[in-house]
Amino acid sequence: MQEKINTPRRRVLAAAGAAAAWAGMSTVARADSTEPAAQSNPQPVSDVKPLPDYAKWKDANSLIVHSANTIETQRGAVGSSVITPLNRLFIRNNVSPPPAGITDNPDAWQINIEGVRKPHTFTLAQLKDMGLQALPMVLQCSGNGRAYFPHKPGGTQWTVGAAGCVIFTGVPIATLVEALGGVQDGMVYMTGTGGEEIPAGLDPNSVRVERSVPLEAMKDAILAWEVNGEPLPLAHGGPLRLIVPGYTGVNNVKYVKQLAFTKAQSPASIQQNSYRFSAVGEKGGPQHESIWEMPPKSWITSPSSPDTSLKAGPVVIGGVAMGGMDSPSKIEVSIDGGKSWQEARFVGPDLGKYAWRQFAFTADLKPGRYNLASRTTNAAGQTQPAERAENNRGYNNNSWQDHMVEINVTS
Ligand SMILES: Nc1nc2c(c(=O)[nH]1)N[C@H]1C(S)=C(S)[C@@H](COP(=O)(O)O)O[C@H]1N2
Ligand SMILES: [Mo]
Repeated sequence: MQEKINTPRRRVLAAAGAAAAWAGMSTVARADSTEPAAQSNPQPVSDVKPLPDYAKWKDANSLIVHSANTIETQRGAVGSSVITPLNRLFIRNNVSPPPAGITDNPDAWQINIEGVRKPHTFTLAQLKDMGLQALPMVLQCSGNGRAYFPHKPGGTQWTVGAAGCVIFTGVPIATLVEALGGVQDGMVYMTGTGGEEIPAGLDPNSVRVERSVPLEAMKDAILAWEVNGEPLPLAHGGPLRLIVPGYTGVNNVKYVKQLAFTKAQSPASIQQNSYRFSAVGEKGGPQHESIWEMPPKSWITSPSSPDTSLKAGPVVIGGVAMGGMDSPSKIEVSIDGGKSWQEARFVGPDLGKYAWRQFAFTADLKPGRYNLASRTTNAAGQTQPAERAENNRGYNNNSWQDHMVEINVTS
């Protein structure tokens, strides 16, 4: 599925003049951005949802509000300076976030560390004196790109924007663990528990956001209280968040209140049944592979809807490329739907293997239709594939075909 750049509606907009088009952009872009589903049935303007209270400070014109707990960044809104501005960063909550009051006195937030030789409860103020690491990294929902799966998996119809590159700052977990005498023998997983209240009468395992990752993920993980230089806001897991770089969004537990080294994976349903790689039509369960490490992926961010002025001549094609567990080391662009590829160049700073890099490629385009694609390869030699890996819930879509942008160039 491709994003259509020159829809009839957008030509009308162009004709209405630049200022009017600019004023109308956000609604048009939102309607377009739910493609493919919305393509034949555009969302009426009155259906554009408002930002929820806990995210009111975000830039509505850069976002697509799917629901109060699922908000994505528009394809063209990540900017070109590597780091995604916080007011444009996507939000995903599996259950409603805790009350805003939990970030009023962040230093008083407590976290239990279990499964170490000397289990201990720390306040956030104490953690701040134990170590410091700034970690540039891609935060991406496991379901980013779900909208392109033809079997229409249930869940949020994310296109490209359930992802951003940000800098989290906190204490290395390895440092904490060392101070507590090391991990107890026989532990295999690192398990983080979210701070949401469990409503009375519900089975805690059915709602608790508790995720386990392999112990080896501890190596580069941190407990973070800051993002992009600001105290971690509630929307992104403040006061304290578990950050596991290279792993999909769900493994980065917000409002983290316990970190435990465990022999088994969490019994929570979000660990046992959700975020599993199962065949289309088959419910996920513990027998299926867990969604943990991210694969390499790139996508074009410019041109993208709602750019209307694509005139023949030189066009700069830009985008972002992430390598997953290793640096993105190569980026190619195709203007003919993947029949031929040319190497593009990375632009902007290299912030390490977990960050994404911005890329640019200048193409001299004659009038006509073009399918623009990008394809990255990481330092471990893994190349972004043409095809998505089909799976029931539509996780980990890194197909370059699915993420193409179709443009119409006029003379
Ligand atoms: N406690 C808690 N942590 C959570 C979630 C949640 O609902 N509760 N959602 C997860 C999911 S599915 C994603 S994609 C990321 C989203 O992070 P963001 O909202 O900061 O963008 O948080 C993860 N961590
Ligand atoms: Mo997610």
